[in-house]
Amino acid sequence: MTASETLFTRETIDAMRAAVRETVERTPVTDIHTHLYAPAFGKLLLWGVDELLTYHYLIAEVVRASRIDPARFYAKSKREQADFIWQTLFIERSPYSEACRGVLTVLDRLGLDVASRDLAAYRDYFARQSVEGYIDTVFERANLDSVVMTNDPFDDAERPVWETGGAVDKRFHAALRIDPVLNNWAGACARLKGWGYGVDETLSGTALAETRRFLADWLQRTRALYMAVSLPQDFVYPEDSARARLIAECIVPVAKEHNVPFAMMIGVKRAVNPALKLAGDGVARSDVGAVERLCARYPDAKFMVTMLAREDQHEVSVAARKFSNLFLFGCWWFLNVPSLIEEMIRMRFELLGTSVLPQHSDARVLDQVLYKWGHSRAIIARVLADKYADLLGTGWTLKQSEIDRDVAGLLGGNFWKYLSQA
Ligand code: FIX
Ligand code: ZN
Repeated sequence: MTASETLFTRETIDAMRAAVRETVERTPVTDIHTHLYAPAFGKLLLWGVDELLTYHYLIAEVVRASRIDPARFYAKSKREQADFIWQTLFIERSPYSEACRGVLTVLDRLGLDVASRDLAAYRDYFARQSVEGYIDTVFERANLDSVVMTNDPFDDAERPVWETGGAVDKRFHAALRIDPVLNNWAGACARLKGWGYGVDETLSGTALAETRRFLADWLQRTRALYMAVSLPQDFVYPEDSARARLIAECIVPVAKEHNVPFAMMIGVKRAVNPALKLAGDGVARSDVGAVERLCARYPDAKFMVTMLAREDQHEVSVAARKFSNLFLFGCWWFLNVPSLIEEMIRMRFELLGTSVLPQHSDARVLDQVLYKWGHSRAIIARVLADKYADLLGTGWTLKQSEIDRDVAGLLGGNFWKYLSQA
C-alpha cells in the first residue's frame, strides 16, 4: 500500500461506495459478446438512431403495442419503421421498457436533447458523423477497451471480408460462431463440401477430421478468442446425435489444441413467432446437467457458459462452483434488464466471489454499448459496494488498489485471465 492510498473501514462505508462508483466508471470494459463489426466489414456495422429504433427488441414491443401485422411492419422502409416505433412507443406511450429507455440513454450520452423529442434533430446529428469518428466517440464515452464480435463463416456477407484480409481495427476481436455446424449439420455439411472439405452427413470417413480442419482454418483466419454456439432449450449431452459427436470429436479437441474456450449460450427457443423474424425468438429452461457433464468429461477443456432462463441461473452458478473449467458470463438478452441483472450479479458474487464476468452487452448497434454498459455499470457498482459494505462490517479493511483490482477483473480482466490459462 502506498503511503497515500485510501483505506476503507467500517467507519467510511459511504466513502467506499463513492469510490466503487468512481472506479467502475473509470475502468475500461472488454465487452466479450456483441454483434458489432469492425469498420472493415462496412455496412455490417450498424449505428445511428434509425438502427437504434429498429433494434429487434423494439420491433417485438411495437408489434405488441400496435398490433400491426408483422408483415406490414417489415414491408416498411427502415426509416418508416423507425418513425412508426418512435411514434408508437415513445410519443404515444411512456418509454420506460429497458429497450426504449436505452435509446434515450444513448441520445443523452451523446449530448442530444432528450426532452425535445425531436427525431429529425437526432437524425441530423448522426448524418453529420463519420463512421470512424463515431466509433472513437462511442468507445470513449462508453469507456470500452475492446469488443468481441460474433463471426459466422457461414454468413455470405461476412465471409468474403475474412477471405480478403479481415478485421484490422484492434478494438474488435473475433469469436468464431458455429451455430450451423451444431444446430443444422445437414445444411453446414453441404456448405463445407462446397468449400472443399471432405465431409458427409453421416460423419463417416474423413468427415470428423475435415470438420476439425475447417474449425482450425477459421480459428487461424479470424484469430478468434473463442468458439461459440447458441443452443436450444432442449440441448442435452451426451446423446446419440450429430451434435454430440461433433462436440466430442471436433469442437472439444480443436478447443484444447488451440487453447480457446468453447462458449455455449443455452436456452433459446428459436422462432416462437416466426412472423416476427429476428424478434420472434423466445426462452425456456434448459438442462444444466448437460453443462456439468461436459465440464466433468473434459476437465482440460475450457467452457464459457451463459444461460437464458432466469430459472437456470442458480443451478448453473452452483455448477460453476464445482468446475473451475466453467466460466460464467453475462446476463443474456431477456435477462439484460435491471431487475434481473441485479439479482443475477448479486447471486453470482455471493456464490462465486470475484470469479465471474458479470456482463456482456450483446449490442447489435454500436451506439447501444452506451446504454447497455451505462445501465450495467451502475448495477455492478451498487452490488459490489453492498458486498464490500458487508465485508467492512466484519472489521475487514479494503484498499483502493484492491477495489481497482477487483473491478478490472469484473469488467474484463477475468476473461483475459481465463483465456491465458493453459
Ligand atoms: O444468439 C445470440 O447471440 C443472441 O444474442 C442473438 O441472436 C439475439 O438475437 C440477440 O440479439 C440478443 O440480444
Ligand atoms: Zn448475441
